[in-house]
Amino acid sequence: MAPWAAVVVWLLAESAWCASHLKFPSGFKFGAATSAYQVEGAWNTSGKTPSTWDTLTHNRPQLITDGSSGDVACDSYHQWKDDIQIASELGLDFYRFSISWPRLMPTSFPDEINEDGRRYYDNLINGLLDKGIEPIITMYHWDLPQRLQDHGGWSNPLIVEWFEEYARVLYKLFGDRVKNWVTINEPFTICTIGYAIGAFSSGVHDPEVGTYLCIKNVVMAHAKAWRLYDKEYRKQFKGRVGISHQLFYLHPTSEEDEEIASLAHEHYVRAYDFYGFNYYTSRKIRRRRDGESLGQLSPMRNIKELDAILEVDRGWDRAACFWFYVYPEGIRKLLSWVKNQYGDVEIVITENGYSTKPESGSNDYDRIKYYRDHLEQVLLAIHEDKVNITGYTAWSLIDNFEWNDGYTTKFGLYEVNFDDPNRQRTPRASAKYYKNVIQTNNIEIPKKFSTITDEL
Ligand code: GBH
Repeated sequence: MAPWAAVVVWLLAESAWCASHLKFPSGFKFGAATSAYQVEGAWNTSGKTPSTWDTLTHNRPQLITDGSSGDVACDSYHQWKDDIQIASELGLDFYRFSISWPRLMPTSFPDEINEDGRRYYDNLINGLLDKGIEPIITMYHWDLPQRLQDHGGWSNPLIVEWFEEYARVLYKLFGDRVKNWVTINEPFTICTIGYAIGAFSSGVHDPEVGTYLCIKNVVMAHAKAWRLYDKEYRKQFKGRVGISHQLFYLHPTSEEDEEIASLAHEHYVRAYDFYGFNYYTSRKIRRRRDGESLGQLSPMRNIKELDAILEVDRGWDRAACFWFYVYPEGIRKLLSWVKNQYGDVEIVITENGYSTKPESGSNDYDRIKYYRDHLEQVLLAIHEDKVNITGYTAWSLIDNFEWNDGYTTKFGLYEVNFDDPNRQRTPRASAKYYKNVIQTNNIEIPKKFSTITDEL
C-alpha cells in the first residue's frame, strides 16, 4: 500500500472508532428528564385524586422491592424551585417533565380543572422559562387516573377520546409557552409490562388480550392528540408533538438472526413531528431452537410473536437494575436503524442514563463513563451515519422513585436525601461532568473526574 493510502485508511479508521474530536452541531440541545409520579409526591393533597401507581403501591407493596411508594418521592410538588435551580446550574437547554393527569383533572375529565395543580405546572413552566430553560412536557408517563383504570384504562377504546380531551386541556392551558410535547412515554412498556406481568401501572395481568387492546388504543390516542394539535393549535402555537419509544438494541446472534432482529425492532411504532428515543440497554436475539421453551414471558426475555429468544452477552457490564446491561454501540446501531427504516426523521433522544446502588453515593465514575461512551456513539451516529439527531436528554435530573425498584436503584445526576424532609439535592460527579459537556461541547472526561476523590 502506498504511504498516502495507509494514511487515508488510518484516518478513516480513526474517525470511525474515536469520536473525541467530534462536536455536537450548533443548535444541538441538552436536557434532563423526570416524570410526575417519580418526583412530585403530594399524592393526596391539593385536590389530586389517585392514579394507578398510588393504587398499585398502596395495595400491593410487595411488588415494589423496598415496599415504598411515590407518596412523597422527591417532594417536587413543594421543592420545584430547587429543581429549576439545579437545571439551571447544569446549564440545561431544556427540562423534560410530565403532567399528572389526576392532579390537573381530578375527575379525569375536563369538567373540572384543579387550580392548585394548574398553578403548580404554571410555576414550573414559568420558572424554567425565566432561567432560559425550555419546558418539554410528557402528557402521559404512566400515572393513569385510577378512575379511568376502573373503566378499563388503556384496554377501553373510549380512552382515545378521553386522552384527546386531556390533550386539549394541556394545549389550551400551556400551549402558549410549551412548544415540544411528548404524548406518551413508552407504549411498549405500558402495554407489555403493564399487561404481561401485571405488576405495572394497570395492575392487570392479561398478556393474551390486554396487551394488544392497549397497544392499539395507545397508538390511536397518540394519533388523536397529534391530529388535534395539527388542526387546531399548530398555527397559533407553532409547536410540535412527538412520542417517546423505548428501544433496546437487539443484536443478531448469528447472520441467520438478522431478519428476526429487524422484525423485533419493528415492534416499536413510528412517530410524527419528531421521534422521541429512549435508550438504556441491549440484548442478543435469535430464533427459538426446536424443543426449546420460550420460558418466562417477560418483555426483555423473549418475543412471543416472533418466537425469538433474547439473551445477554456475558461481556456486557451491568448497571444496578436487574435488566440493565451496558452496550454503548447499541444506541448508535439503533439510531441508524430508525433512520434506515423511517427515513430522515428528526430524532430527539428523550432518555438515556445509568443506575447505581444507593451505597455508591456521589462518586459515580461508572455513570460518567456510561454517559461519555453513549455520547460518543451519538456523535458517531450524527457524523458518520448522518442521523438527524437534535437533542439529548439525561435520565434523570434527580434520584427518584424507580417504579418496581422503589428507591433501591438511583438514576440521578443529583443525589436526593430521602431522609431529609426537604429532600435536599446534591450534585454527583456525573452532574459536574454533564455540565462540562454542555459548556465545552467536549465529551472527554476531564482529569479531575477520572480519579475518585473526596473533593467531588
Ligand atoms: C424508562 O423506562 C422510564 O421512562 C423511566 O420512567 C424510568 O425511570 C427509566 O427508564 C429507568 O428505568 O420487566 O424485564 O422488561 C425504561 C424501560 C421498562 C426498563 C421496564 C425496565 C422492566 C424490566 N424500562 N423494564 S422487564
